[in-house]
Amino acid sequence: MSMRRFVASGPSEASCRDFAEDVAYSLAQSPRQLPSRYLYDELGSSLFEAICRLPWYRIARIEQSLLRSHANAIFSCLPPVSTVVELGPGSGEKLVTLLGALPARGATVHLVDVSPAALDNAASALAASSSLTVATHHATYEEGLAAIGRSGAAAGQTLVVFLGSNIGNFDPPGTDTLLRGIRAALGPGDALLLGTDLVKPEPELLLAYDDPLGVTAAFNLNLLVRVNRELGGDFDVNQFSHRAVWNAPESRVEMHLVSRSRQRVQVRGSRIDITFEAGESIWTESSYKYRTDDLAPMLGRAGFKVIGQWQEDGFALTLAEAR
Ligand code: AVI
Repeated sequence: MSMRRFVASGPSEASCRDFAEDVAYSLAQSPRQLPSRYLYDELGSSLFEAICRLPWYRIARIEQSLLRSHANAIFSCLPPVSTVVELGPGSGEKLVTLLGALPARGATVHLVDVSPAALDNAASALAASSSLTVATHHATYEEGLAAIGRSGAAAGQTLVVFLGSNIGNFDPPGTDTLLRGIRAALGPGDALLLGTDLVKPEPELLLAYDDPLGVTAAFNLNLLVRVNRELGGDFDVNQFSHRAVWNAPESRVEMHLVSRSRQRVQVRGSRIDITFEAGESIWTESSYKYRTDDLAPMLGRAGFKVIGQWQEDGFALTLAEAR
């Protein structure tokens, strides 16, 4: 087994500047916010991997089981695939399962993630099990797709894989934009495999996002640790608590960091000086949950047609062809 591996793009100075500007902009919003993509520094990525092992957070396990059962069926719906692009590969375990059923040898796999730790983990997972060319793109999904497009079209079809209900972390306009961006990077007959968590009873959702071991709380609070370290902030992490809320009208679980007291916080790198009231919260993540009927129209708006769908235990894998 051999794997050729190259890093196609790396972190830019601009991305550090973006972090400082995004923090300044989003903390000034009402309600105050921090973008969820910054949850994934090295520690945040490890905490997310730990979340995926919690009994109360089942997305990764159910999806893995769906992929084990249906990977052959997925590829049998498609013409020969020579390029696989995974957006947000996490540990890479699910991609390994899927690629176990890939009929073509010598395929190229592109991994796109803002977390270098996730890229390393995923590339190592693929190294152990496949004969592939692997390119890692330390980039946002949009930047990664653009870089892959510029690297030139290979013979055969492309399959974009977007698993783990990562799409749920985009608000609806952002979802449409992202899906259209994916479609624009593909040609007719290429495909998208999308993993989505489905709406389920509120107590189940809240346990998944506020677990009894406090791992999700640590994952959320680590965002303040990151702001302190990278941007010279002075958040007192003990003065904030994690809260998960099911917002039924918007069909999303929200994560918040709630100020335990009236307190002043400065972030030098973002030139901000804020007073938080006791009980005031910073909204750090939305995790949208879908109804199966939502998926075909959502994909259709972006130029995809659903050609397969597999469901288990409140989770759906949907295969859609670019029209
Ligand atoms: C990565 N993403 C799909 C996870 C989710 O479920 O929204 C992130 C997460 N947040 C809290 N727990 C897990």
